[in-house]
Amino acid sequence: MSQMRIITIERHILQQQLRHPNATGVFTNMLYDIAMAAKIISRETNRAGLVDILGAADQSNIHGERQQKLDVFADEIIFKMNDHTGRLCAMASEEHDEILAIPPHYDTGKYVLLYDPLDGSSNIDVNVSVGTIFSIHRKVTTGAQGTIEDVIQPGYKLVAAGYIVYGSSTMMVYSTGQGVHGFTLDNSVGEFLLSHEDIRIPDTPKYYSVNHGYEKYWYPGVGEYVKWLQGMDGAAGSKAIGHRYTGSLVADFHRNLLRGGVFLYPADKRDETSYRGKLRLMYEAQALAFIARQAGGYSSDGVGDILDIEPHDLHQRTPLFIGNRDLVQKAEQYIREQDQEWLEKYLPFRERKYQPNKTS
Ligand code: P6P
Repeated sequence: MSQMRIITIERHILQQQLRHPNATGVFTNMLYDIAMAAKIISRETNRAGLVDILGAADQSNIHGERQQKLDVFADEIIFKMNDHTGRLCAMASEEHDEILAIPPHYDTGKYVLLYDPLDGSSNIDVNVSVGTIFSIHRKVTTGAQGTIEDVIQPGYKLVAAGYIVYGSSTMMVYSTGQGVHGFTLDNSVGEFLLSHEDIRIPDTPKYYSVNHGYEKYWYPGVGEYVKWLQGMDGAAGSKAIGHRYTGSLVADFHRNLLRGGVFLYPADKRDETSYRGKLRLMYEAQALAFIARQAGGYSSDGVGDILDIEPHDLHQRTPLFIGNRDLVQKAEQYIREQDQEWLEKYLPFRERKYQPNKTS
């Protein structure tokens, strides 16, 4: 009889709960709900080429990006899967300008769910992997309904985070602070089965990921850092670390998590706000930073740990360097030594304090 253990994500979450000193079923059930939403999104993503769900929806999100219909579908599925459970006091989505209240006829709970329903959606039509990113904060205010203060908390207060990558297979990767675990969706039984237990980022990096198309806009320290990466010896036997970039954060992060390396989306001089970076702190960077740290890696905005940034806006952008700790810290060193011009612009933005009813 083979030693193979078939562990569903439900069973794994329950086992994790038993080890969590004060976890309750609420927390465990929330992860089930996210896994269920992921199965539905996966089905639609895989069918996208077959049904009239492609093409841009006639809406755009707060960032002015035209929403793909699948984006809108994923956003609705995640909200509807979680709005009535009595586990959440509020939600926040990349696709909505304001935080999402729990409908008044439902009970509220003590957690907040933040999510990017379908990151990399511009890749949907060309069949490149896309992903869902989620993170969970604990409620900090006293009222029944959650408020913005419950949502814009620093990453070191997260209780769980994860992502789903819809690629050659659909994988859900999550952590509740007890290591990082990956599950692959077996469509024949509709279950996420444990396939990557206790993921640790490999010590020897294999790839670096950056969009070289913007190289002419990089600050000098970032440019020197990338040259340093290109000069590195690669994993055993290879003469260099490879460059891989799909334009889909979840897919790029996932590959580097499993193979070792660094993903960077640095600030640049492209326009008057790109000194802040492009990716979102609250529902992209924080979640992946939580995962990276749990897997032995590290993430930074170029100044310091992503998880230590005190947010001041729900849709706050951030530069992102994430992967092997030594590679990310090397980026901080290059920036500290060579990018004073950027630091003088960015630090006042980074240190802003949350002000009610003020948009950044
Ligand atoms: P660029 C996708 O739109 C996204 O938000 C991330 O998934 C991805 O890493 C990044 O933007 C790609 O941006 O400017 O390189 O096309």
